[in-house]
Parts: sequence; C-alpha cells; structure tokens
Amino acid sequence: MASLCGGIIGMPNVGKSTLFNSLTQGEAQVGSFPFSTVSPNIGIAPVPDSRLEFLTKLINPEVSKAATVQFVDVAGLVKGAHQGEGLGNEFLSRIRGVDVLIEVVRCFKEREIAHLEGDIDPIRDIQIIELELLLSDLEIIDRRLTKLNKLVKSGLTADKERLNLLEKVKVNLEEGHSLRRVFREEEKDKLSKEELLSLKPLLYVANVDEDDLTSPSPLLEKLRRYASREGIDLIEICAGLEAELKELSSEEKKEFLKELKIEGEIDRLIKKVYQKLNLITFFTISGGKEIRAWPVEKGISVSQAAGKVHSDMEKGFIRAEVIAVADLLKLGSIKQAKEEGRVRTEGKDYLVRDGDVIHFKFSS
Ligand SMILES: Nc1nc2c(ncn2[C@@H]2O[C@H](COP(=O)(O)OP(=O)(O)OP(=O)(O)O)[C@@H](O)[C@H]2O)c(=O)[nH]1
Ligand SMILES: [Mg+2]
Repeated sequence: MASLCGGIIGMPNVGKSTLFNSLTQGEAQVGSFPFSTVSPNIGIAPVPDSRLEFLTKLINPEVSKAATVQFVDVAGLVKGAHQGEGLGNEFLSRIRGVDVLIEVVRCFKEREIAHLEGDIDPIRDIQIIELELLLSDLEIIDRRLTKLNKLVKSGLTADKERLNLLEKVKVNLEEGHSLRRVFREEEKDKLSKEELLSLKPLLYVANVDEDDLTSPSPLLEKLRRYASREGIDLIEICAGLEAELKELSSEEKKEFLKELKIEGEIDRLIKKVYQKLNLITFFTISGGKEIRAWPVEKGISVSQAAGKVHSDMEKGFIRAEVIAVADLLKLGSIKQAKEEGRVRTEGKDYLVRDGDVIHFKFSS
C-alpha cells in the first residue's frame, strides 16, 4: 500500500515550503517570490506518540520507530488555475492523488514578501482556492458525465447509480454548495474513487506572525470564526519561527517554544492529519530489540495488519497475542500482563484497536 499523503496547498508565497521543511526536516527551496516551488517536494514526518515514548522507556530497545505520514508540497495556486493559469494544471493534477488537503493561509504581514492579490486577506484567499478546486472538479465531472451518458444510451453500461450521483455532484458544484455538507457518508464513500478535490478532507493552517500566537490579531480572529462556521479545523503556526529554530535539537526546540508558551503546534498538525487520514496505531515489539508503531486504517483486521509488517505473516497467520498499551504500561511487563490475564489471543478477524501491542504467530 502506498503510504497515505497530506498535500500542502495554498496561494503562492504563503509559506507552504517553509511549513513542509518543518514537518519533514526537509530542504525544499524557500523564496520570497511567488512560484519558488515548481516540482513537488515529497517527504515524511514521524507521528508524535507519547505511548511509543513510554514503551521505549519501558523496554529500552535498540531501535524505536514511529509511524510516519507523507507530505507533498506543491506549487502555489492562483485565480484561473483550473484553466492553466500560473502552474495551475500541474498543481491540480498533483493534488488529486493526495488523501488530505492542508491549506496554508497567509496571515503574517511582512511587507517585503509579496502577496499576489496585493493585501493580506485570509478569507478571500480561501475563497479563491475553493473556487478553483470546485471549477476543476466541475470540468472533470462534465467529461465523465458525457462519457457515461453515451455508454448508458448505447446500453453498454447500466451504471445508473454512478450517473445519478455524478449528476448530483454537478448540480451542487454549479450552485457552489459545499460537497462535504451535501453528501451523506455513504455517498462520500462511493464518490471517493472519483478523487474530487472539493470532497477531500481539509484543514486550514494559518501561517501567523509570532505575536498572533499569544495575542491574536483581528484578522486571525475573523479567520477563526470563518473556519468554525464552515466546520473546518484550523491550526495556527508561525512557520517562519519554526524554520528559525531548525538548527536546535528537538529537545532544545521544545524547551524554547515552551518558554514562549507556543509549544507543539507542528506536532498537533501532524496528529490532526493522522486523524483526518482515519489512521490508528498498533505496536510491535521484536525480541526486545525493536519497537515499532504501525499506521493502519480504522477497521482493519489483525491478519491484514500482519500483512503490513510482512506479507508472509498475513499468508501464514495463525493467531495474535494482543495487549492494550495502557495495560502494559500499567503492569510494567509482558510477563506480568500474562500473569494477570491481560494478554488476549485473537483470531484473524479480530479488528485492531488503537494502541494494541500485537505479537503475531504465523507459519512460514
Ligand atoms: N515573516 C514571515 N515570513 C515567512 C513565514 N513563513 C514563510 N515566510 C517567508 O515567506 C516567503 C515564502 O515562503 P515559501 O515557504 O517559499 O512559500 P510557498 O508558499 O512555498 O511559496 P511558493 O512555492 O512560491 O508558492 C519566504 O521568504 C519565507 O521565508 C512566517 O511565518 N513569517
Ligand atoms: Mg513553495
């Protein structure tokens, strides 16, 4: 399975690559001019998890590996992108394959750094992007509907359900309604393979001035109200400050941000993306030498989970020994947990729960 991916989008020069670098310890080019990113930057970020930290302390393994999320940073989006303005088509094709959209919205004021629209207005920027995503979807839906209608007429396909669904999408896009609100979960599931940009899970990242972090500007307050009305999560980060702290070790950085009372925003963002990707975590402990956190989609069976570790483990799956990480931490050792009957034996259809520590038994 290709790893699930968050796409960082937004207008040019709003700090997308700066944020990408903070998330992934990356080296993407950052420039004070629009369109400094042309080819996408791809990187991964470890998912912060206090349970993994506790387990690592408890077991003291040689290696401890966090779950990761992939991020892609693409070119800025401008008005008319769906017709190829700016680097529009490149941008749109790149994000069609991502699983979550992380929209960076510029709130920092720095005059030296141009904003394509002239002034700083986060809500206007959000609306420009929303319209471009919608128009791009509309073009795609129109093409698909033309094809599908021909097939239905010629009796070659009876996929009336898809036809009806796409027609409903078209009407709503034309009327500018939010597809996220209009469709029920069940319909959204059916539509997921259409890869519509305006239906992808979305969250806003306000790239704010340092002062905003402790006393929000009226501009930021307005954005907060807007996001809350729209029901979209908003995370506030000063990407510029995070970038300045790059030289510090992660401990030093934590300490510094704690003093400023603005700790952990990047971590919060990664966790939020993980949640939006519908991922949960299980842990494996190999011979006391390696502890690993594995990201899996909610609802996965334990035999499928074994396949994430190794395909042989899924093929030869016999059973799994499972303990909740909370129990293990409370009881202090697997031996103790066994004695107290907290280690369960589960068959292949058991659904993995967030925080399970799993030992797979398989025949090779
Ligand atoms: N003052 C301030 N400047 C920032 C902040 N974040 C980014 N910048 C600056 O804004 C400029 C643009 O940053 P990038 O990260 O290249 O922006 P981008 O959105 O990737 O731009 P494109 O790739 O051109 O679309 C750079 O000069 C950054 O140093 C911030 O929080 N505060
Ligand atoms: Mg960039």
